Amino acid sequence: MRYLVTGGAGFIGSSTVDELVRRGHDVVVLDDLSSGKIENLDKVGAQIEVVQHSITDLDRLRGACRGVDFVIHLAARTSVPQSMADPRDTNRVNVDGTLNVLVAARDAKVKRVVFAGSTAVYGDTLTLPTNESVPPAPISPYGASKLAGEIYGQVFGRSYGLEFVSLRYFNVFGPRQDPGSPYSGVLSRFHAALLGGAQPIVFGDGEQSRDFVYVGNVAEANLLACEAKEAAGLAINVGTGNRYTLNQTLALLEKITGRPAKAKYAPPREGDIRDSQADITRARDVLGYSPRVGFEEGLRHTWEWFCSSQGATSRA
Ligand code: UD2
Repeated sequence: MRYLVTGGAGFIGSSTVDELVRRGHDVVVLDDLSSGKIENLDKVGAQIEVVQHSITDLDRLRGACRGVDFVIHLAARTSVPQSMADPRDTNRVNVDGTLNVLVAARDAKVKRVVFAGSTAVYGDTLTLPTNESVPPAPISPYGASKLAGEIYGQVFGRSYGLEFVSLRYFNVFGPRQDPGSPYSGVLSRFHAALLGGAQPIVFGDGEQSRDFVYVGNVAEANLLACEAKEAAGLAINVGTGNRYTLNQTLALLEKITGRPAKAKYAPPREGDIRDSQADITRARDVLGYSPRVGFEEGLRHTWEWFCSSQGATSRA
């Protein structure tokens, strides 16, 4: 089978590409390298095609879609604060860009598009664990853009018969997550701090919790979503069904790394949600997904990666 992975040089994209190559598929990556890095594809570079363009360029997308069976569409602006500062830029990439992907996939007669949705569509819901029937109520332009992408995809299913699945990722962590900005995923920040001998910073009291899902599990969900018959048209949570507080996580990291992980507490971040936890019943039932790499094991892999790639972490 031939797969197009948009955003394939990114953190989640490159893990997905690794898994596709491991299974012997043909892979085309389309990535403008605005946040992805070509080094993320070093291991598989010789076995894949890379097109360095943005999803905002419909003509290039059409070219990249030729002969493709499945599109895994991960290219996006991923930062919530960035979307607050410049909502039009987030819309241009996440909404207009997604519409381009759908048009190109429809015209190339692609079998199915799998889309990187987000827990951000739920906003600050009080229903925990959160299942997919909780009404979306995003609280950021980023969340709105992910919901718009999802709705467009479902409309392309109903209007043109293009199969579409939205995977609502929870807090993804693992190797290749870039700790380089204050808004990078918290676990990449914690790892980089411990490696550099710095104190991890916790915004708030550290009792906020997240459903942290290892990137390898997410890559597997992406592949399952291409094939699972009943998934077409659905939004599906991809998390673990568990949640850990930041304080619990630091205690685990101290045990795993053998380094002191005493936090420096700072005022809470504006707009932070308190708790997040996925109900993954639908992913289990429809995709046959289960988060095979557990939290501690995922943290171990992540720590090993940070230790072996000091260069990436020195920018943190
Ligand atoms: C996640 C997603 C975001 C969006 C959102 C929807 C990531 C990186 N972000 O945001 O894209 O889907 O969920 O709700 O997955 N924190 C610290 N110290 C740090 C960095 C963060 O204490 O150095 C805290 C932060 O204030 C928050 C928690 O850690 O309470 C998680 O922060 P995050 O930026 O990793 O992810 P989140 O849940 O805000």
